[in-house]
Amino acid sequence: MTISFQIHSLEIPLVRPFRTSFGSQSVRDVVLVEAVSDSGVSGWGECVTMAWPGYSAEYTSGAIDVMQKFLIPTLEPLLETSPEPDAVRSALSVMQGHPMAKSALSTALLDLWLKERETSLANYLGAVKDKVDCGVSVGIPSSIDSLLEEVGSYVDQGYKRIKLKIEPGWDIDAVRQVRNAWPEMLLQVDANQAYERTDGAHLAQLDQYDLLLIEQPLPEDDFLGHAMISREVNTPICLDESILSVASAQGAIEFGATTIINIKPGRVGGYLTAKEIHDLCVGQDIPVWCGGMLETGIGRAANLALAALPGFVLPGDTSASNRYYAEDVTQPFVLDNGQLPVPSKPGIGIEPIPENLEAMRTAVVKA
Ligand code: OSB
Ligand code: MG
Repeated sequence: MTISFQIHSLEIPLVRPFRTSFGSQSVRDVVLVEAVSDSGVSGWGECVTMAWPGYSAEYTSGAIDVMQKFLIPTLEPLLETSPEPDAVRSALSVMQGHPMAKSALSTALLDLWLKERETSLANYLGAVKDKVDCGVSVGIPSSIDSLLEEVGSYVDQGYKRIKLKIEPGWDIDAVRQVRNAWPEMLLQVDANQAYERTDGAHLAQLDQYDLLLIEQPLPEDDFLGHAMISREVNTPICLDESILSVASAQGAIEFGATTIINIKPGRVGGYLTAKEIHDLCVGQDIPVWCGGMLETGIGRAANLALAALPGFVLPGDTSASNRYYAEDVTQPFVLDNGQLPVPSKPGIGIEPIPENLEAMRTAVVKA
């Protein structure tokens, strides 16, 4: 075998705790997958799982386990030379679920494959921009005062869109206060599945605040519930957790469960499927935007390439490195006029800084 993997586990403190309806994190447990060729070139992919299964069923130690026990052995016959991206995806498809673990492995291999071809991920995917507009996701804070302070600092930094995390008890009033303070700001909310089918009338109170969208009010598997909420609420419903594949995107659109889609490569198993969902949405006039999972520079670089595709017409959760980390594992991405640059070097276009990787690393295993 000419390609082998190293799985790096890192712990990086967040600049402030990030609380959502599914829990709070103040440190991110990052897994970086490195695909090493025997000519000494490395490809990198980030596994976007969180430490516990709060956002979706995957979680970090489970992702490492499934990579080591099942996914890497499944790929082994392909690793004599750098495998074609499509071959990687179809090999992995014999194992059910675990899209984040699959995405990390396939992105590491894709980065390597693209480096060999001296092509950037942005080019390969069909990017049409060299900078993308950035939004920022604001966690649930301890008070309205700290919410206004945090949003104010992001507005001052130039972010083009604010997303507020909401849950029952932290929704209508928080949105009202932010809207009053910034009447023109592009504003949206994300519930991370915290509501119920019967909450349509309650959520319709948000209609008066001119939001771009309400993200994922109901559980992941509830297409019918989202279609019901869509009929009661004028603000567009946007699905995140529910969109796991091209088929689920198609179904959700057809069913009236969503009119805007958040695309996260980790959630759908990688960048090939992310692009296919994008293409489907372009064909159906469904706006898309690039979600985030508090990525380091490794995941962020690849997300910026995706966000440069033509259907990404809304600012994404592609914030600057300093929104998350005092120090990133890569060179930081720095906001410029509310935008980040799309990496143009071969592959994902960035690598860990060796000293940072070592300082942040808690474990590394060869697999
Ligand atoms: O639902 O979009 C989400 C972070 C972790 C898990 C889920 C979500 C988020 C965010 C932050 O909203 C996005 C980011 O800034 O990376
Ligand atoms: Mg979301």
